[in-house]
Amino acid sequence: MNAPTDNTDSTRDLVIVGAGLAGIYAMYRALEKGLDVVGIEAGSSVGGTWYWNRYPGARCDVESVDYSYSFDRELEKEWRWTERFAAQPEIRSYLDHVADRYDLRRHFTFDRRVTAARFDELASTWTVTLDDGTEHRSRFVMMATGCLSAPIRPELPGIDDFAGEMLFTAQWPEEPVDLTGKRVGLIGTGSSGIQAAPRIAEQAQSLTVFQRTANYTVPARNRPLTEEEQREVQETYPQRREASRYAPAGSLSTTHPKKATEVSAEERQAAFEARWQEGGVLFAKTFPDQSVDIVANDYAREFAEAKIREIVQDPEVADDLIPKDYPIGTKRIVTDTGYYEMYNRDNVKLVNLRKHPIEQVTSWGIKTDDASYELDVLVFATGFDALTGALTSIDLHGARGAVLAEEWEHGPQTYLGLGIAGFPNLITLNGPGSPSVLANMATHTEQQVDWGMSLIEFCREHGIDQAEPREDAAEKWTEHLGEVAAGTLFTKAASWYMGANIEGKTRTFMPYIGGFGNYRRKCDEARDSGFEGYVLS
Ligand code: N01
Repeated sequence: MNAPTDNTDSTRDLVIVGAGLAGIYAMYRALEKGLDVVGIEAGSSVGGTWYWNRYPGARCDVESVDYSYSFDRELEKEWRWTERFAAQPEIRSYLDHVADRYDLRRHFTFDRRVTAARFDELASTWTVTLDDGTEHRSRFVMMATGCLSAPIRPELPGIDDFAGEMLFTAQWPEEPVDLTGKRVGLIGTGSSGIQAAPRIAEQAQSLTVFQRTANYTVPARNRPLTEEEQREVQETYPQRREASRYAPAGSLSTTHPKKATEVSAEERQAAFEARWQEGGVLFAKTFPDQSVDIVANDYAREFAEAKIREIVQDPEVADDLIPKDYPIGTKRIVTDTGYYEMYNRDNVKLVNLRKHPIEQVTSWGIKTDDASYELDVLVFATGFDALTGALTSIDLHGARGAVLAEEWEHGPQTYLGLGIAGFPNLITLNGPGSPSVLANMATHTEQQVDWGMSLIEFCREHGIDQAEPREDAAEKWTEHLGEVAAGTLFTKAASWYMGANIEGKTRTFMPYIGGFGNYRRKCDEARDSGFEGYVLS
């Protein structure tokens, strides 16, 4: 059931945009605090990322027991994760369960997209406009719009001529897609493409992977959780959660006690091997200096390259699969199930677009500069306008004529990632300027929502109509963000963290890379100071 629409003179306390991980929790907290709130969601149900990304093989790369809410011990006790890394259907069921358990759905309007929001400085209210023309007025707006929620459709010459089926990993159909007997082409080898490819190859007659940039990927080594593991997690959950709240990436992780550059070649090899066998993204954090020292990084890179050459039987294919132009881990490292092994199948072919670029998409398939590929289905796993895209695609007008898309033309500027100068009473959850995509999104989301709610409460308690980040505080935070990033190797990759996957987008490292625990402390201080980074009026 959809929440009632407005177009009335009434002013609510809060509009929440999005019903993903962040929107669901924001709604829970808002109702708990007795706010008059409505949520708007473009999808037909809750779930956000896990609603839209239903492609085969979609799976989280954070351990399932950590990728879940911690706000209610009862919820924690009653939910059982079946696998080490949960697949999309299980995470979606979990989020459905949370929405139903706390009766949150009826407060959301589904199948509606927010197209615009405008702040009225005299009335201190936002007017939020939906794609059907409905308007909602509210004191505050929380943007729970996601970091990777504005998918890209690449502008390939002739793309509209393709007569077969086109599928997008970020908008995969609800109904099962049968690829049996089909000749499938896949464009994009980021996390989505690398997760989907082996599952597609198992079903399709043939799979041709069109790779522009090779990516590093580590085996996930997913497996069912044992009864004993389940019991242990349940017994230690409170401590585990507390440690995660101040952990560098929002869930438990350790690195080798010494730097990669301080240990013997044997010790280094053993440490990398142990992480490779353990599986998962923590390979990128085997040694503490791996993401800041190119020598340490090279050791990890060489280890990964040797693994690729060991697994992939054709040396030329192995060579094409080895990234050439960025340090390992500085683009989001992927976790896969059988990706490199897949290239040993007879029905899979890798096309290196760096050597042979796409010239044309035709009605029957793809023409590169040296070959033609006949295809029945084209799958696009071509990424997102990350971190800023979902926000700038809304026509957001703040105070004193500020328009968000213009303000961020030269890169996003935020205060703690949670607020934007020029946009009073607007709270951006998991936005650029916060650790967001570098942290466990479940832990991160709870911190963001709780902080945002404390700002709303503070304003209510102190009779404050408008809370707007100070220009100098936002400048200082953005400067700090850049300084921290510059101390790492991350700025050396043309990644979506840097905005480099979108032509014309300003290149700047958008998330905060100083660690989630440190970030949380800074947010706590800002809150405990009475929000001194804000102009309160
Ligand atoms: O997107 P991406 P994604 N012609 O941007 C290629 C999270 N995630 O959806 O690098 C040819 O990484 C592009 O090539 P290039 C995770 O944080 C997590 O895969 O631009 N190719 C690239 O190979 C992840 O990092 C999980 O040269 C084109 C690919 O498309 C983030 O989401 C699962 C092209 C896009 O890769 C994004 O991952 C899935 C063109 N015109 C996603 N345009 C897990 O939890 C683009 N490409 C495991």
